[in-house]
Amino acid sequence: MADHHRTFGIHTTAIHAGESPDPATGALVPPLHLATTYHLGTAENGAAIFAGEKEAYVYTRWGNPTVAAFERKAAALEHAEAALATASGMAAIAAAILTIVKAGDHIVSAGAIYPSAYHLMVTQLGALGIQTSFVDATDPANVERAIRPATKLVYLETPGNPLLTLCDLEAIGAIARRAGVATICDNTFASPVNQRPLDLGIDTVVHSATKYFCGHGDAVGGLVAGRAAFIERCFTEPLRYYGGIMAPFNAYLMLRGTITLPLRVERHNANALALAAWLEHHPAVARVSYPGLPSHPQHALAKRQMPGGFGGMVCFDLKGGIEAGARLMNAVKVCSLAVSLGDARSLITHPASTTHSVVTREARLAQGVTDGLVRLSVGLEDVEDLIADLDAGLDRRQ
Ligand code: LCS
Repeated sequence: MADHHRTFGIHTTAIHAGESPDPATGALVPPLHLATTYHLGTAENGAAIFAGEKEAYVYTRWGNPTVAAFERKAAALEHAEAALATASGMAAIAAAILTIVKAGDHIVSAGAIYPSAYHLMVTQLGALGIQTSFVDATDPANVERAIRPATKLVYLETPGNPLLTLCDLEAIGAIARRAGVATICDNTFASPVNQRPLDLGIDTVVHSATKYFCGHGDAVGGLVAGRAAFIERCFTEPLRYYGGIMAPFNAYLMLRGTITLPLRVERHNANALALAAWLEHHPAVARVSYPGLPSHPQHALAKRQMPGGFGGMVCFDLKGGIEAGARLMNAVKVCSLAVSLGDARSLITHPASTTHSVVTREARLAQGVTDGLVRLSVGLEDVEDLIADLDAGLDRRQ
């Protein structure tokens, strides 16, 4: 089953990889195993399991059949040898990083990453004696310059949250390999349907599976995918002891969602491209950021690196600033004013009046979050309805 991706297309892989009929009942759908503990049989059998002579499920924090099925499916989609499912995207990021770095080590990270990942590095890892240098990773030379003797990890996210800037994974992967430094890429925004960092020379991928893998906005989870030896270490070291495993019920929902991942992402891509192109010509809009538009400064890289499509996230800047953003948020009826992304429903945020209203204007602007910035997670609705919904909230008299 792990070899599915070598012979089958992505839709077949998403449906069949990691699954097989339940040996006990013949059930075609992987059963939801909620049991926290498993019968060890006899004392002798239990001893053999604990001595590592026999493989068996023992306790759900150490392994669960429903979670394992999701891990196999996710690994096949990412072209990874193995994957680990976690309680959230942040649990995946923390576990993957802590597998690599220890006190005294140094990380080079892209600056344009999900804010909680940034805070994890600055506050939590900083307190453990792990230093991080944040660089503009849109230019691989900046990553190369920041690598020091103590550097153990280059951390990337592409497209980056929220401004959709890209990192050249092939170029940065090669720089890190030459320096003997490990690489992690957060592939949440692209999903493996659009971009496979491991095929481009990145060592490990992390995901907030809460987003496109789940796809229906009803389960929080994360993934680490990469080489089998790394995944084993990630499990036996940080994950097992910090305990951020995925709950079986969430794995069941993730398995169900992942079956349609390629189908959904194709439509997210198509809807987002159409909306971005429409927004670019709207009189109320100053600027659109979408990797699939020729106006994106890294469009050539996007075409190379994202063969499946350019994703469902679109950012745009309103000429009318804060007031125009608030007006749009209050006018939309099909799009929901909500954080998160990758849902079937379109989700819209205006950071200046919502998520970023607590930071100073100067700090906000320094992060590229302008007064009129709108972030849209384009859903699976009819694109004509999305266009009409946004148009009703945008002032055409600009
Ligand atoms: N990585 C990326 C790129 C994300 O966007 C998020 C969450 C995470 C990791 C963390 O995943 P979680 O632990 O929440 O599963 N992004 C969010 C966002 O943009 N709005 O709300 C959450």
